[in-house]
Amino acid sequence: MKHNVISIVLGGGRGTRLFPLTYTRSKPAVPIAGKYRLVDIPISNCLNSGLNKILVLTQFNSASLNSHIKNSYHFDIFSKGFVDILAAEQNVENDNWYQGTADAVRQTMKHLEKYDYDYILILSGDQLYQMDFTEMLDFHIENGGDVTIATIPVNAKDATGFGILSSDDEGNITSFVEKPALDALEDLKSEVSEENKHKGKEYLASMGIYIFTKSILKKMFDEGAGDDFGKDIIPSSIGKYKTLSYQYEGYWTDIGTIESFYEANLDLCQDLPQFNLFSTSPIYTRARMLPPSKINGSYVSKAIFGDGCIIMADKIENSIIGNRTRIDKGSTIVNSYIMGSDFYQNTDEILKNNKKGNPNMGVGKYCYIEKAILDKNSYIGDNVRIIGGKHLKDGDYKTYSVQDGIVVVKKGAVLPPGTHI
Ligand code: ADQ
Ligand code: ADP
Repeated sequence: MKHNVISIVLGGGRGTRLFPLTYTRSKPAVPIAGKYRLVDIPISNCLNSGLNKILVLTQFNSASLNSHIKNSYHFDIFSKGFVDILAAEQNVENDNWYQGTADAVRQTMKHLEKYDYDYILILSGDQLYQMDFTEMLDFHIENGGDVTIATIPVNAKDATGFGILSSDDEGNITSFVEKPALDALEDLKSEVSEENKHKGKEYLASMGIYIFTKSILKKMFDEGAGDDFGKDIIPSSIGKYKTLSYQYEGYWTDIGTIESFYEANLDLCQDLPQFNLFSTSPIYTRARMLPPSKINGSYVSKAIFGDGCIIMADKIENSIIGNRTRIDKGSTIVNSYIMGSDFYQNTDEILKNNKKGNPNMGVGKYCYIEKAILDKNSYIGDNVRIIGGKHLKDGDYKTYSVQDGIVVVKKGAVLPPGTHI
């Protein structure tokens, strides 16, 4: 192994911006792309970069995350690799839960003592990107960095949602403002390539990906630097420690909201998506012994299918259909993400429900579903119409919620036949 690194994935606070997908599961356990979970992205980036000592920090609803990690990531005993979850814990010295991202890492430091490492790589659990961290580590080491932040050019609209920084010619960060107001942006413009300038991407945003030299992070915590990387640690490190910007040019997106989550998923259905699932650097996930998907009589275009689906729909367009999804005859699915099911109903149960007119798991007959996310194990009755869009008012209802016009049907929800949303 080239670098001696511990990687820490910030597994998420309460994840309220992703409600209702995060009612019962932590953010890293949210299913993406029909067969993966969010946490598979940072973990796969680490493994593809040759980094195999990985900790995932979490504090909410960790059961589903635990089972995913336990069932997905196995290392042979000679590799000394691991992916472990550290859930926030109370102890005699501290009865508070994590107070912020840096506090989560601070409280984890005592668990790191047993490992041999020189650098800590800190990653977010809610981003879609493919990045070789060895290049960033080389940059950190070659330039004598104490702290290195991965950065990416963004436009003014997006800049207000990120940490925005300026750097000198050698990549030293000279200023950093966490989530600046729109009217404060003018002073924060950076030198970027002509291509980025043309796209209006003149601000350098922190990607929330940090490398710390071990001794420096310890020192900062001893000095009492605050609880949050963006608000406290990074601003206080500028001018005091060698704080570098490592500019990244590839595709990267933050998927912290329903709208960005929906768009990032549906982008995967395009001819040439910005995120390449079919890359030589695989996205690792749980190996399931599922049968291939079966499709019968459907018109299908720009669609991604997970494993073990049974599809009899009329039409599926620009949509992701997750593992074990069953869609009955005459139904149309457009611009939607159906997460699939955790198990199959047996045929007797399906026939019994059909006789009584009760919905089965999956999508029933003659449904029309557009601009929606169906969380796992939902029961959509026959003749249900869901049409998302700006005409719908945002809100939270018993079986579904609406955010930015996107209808999210809750996990396990039952929509009786004929429901219209
Ligand atoms: P945000 O994404 O707003 O900005 P934050 O909410 O602190 O930052 O979350 C960062 C990551 O840590 C997320 O994956 C989140 O789920 C996780 N997280 C949050 N609180 C946590 C906790 N208590 N325990 C464990 N994990 C937790 C940050 C930076 C910006 C930068 C953006 C890039 O502060 O400067 O531009 O990331 O996305
Ligand atoms: P995934 O493929 O999404 O990882 P799993 O196959 O692990 O899903 O199943 C997810 C959850 O569903 C597990 O907790 C499993 O115990 C549960 N599950 C599996 N079969 C059934 C069933 N027949 N009824 C209820 N829950 C089930």
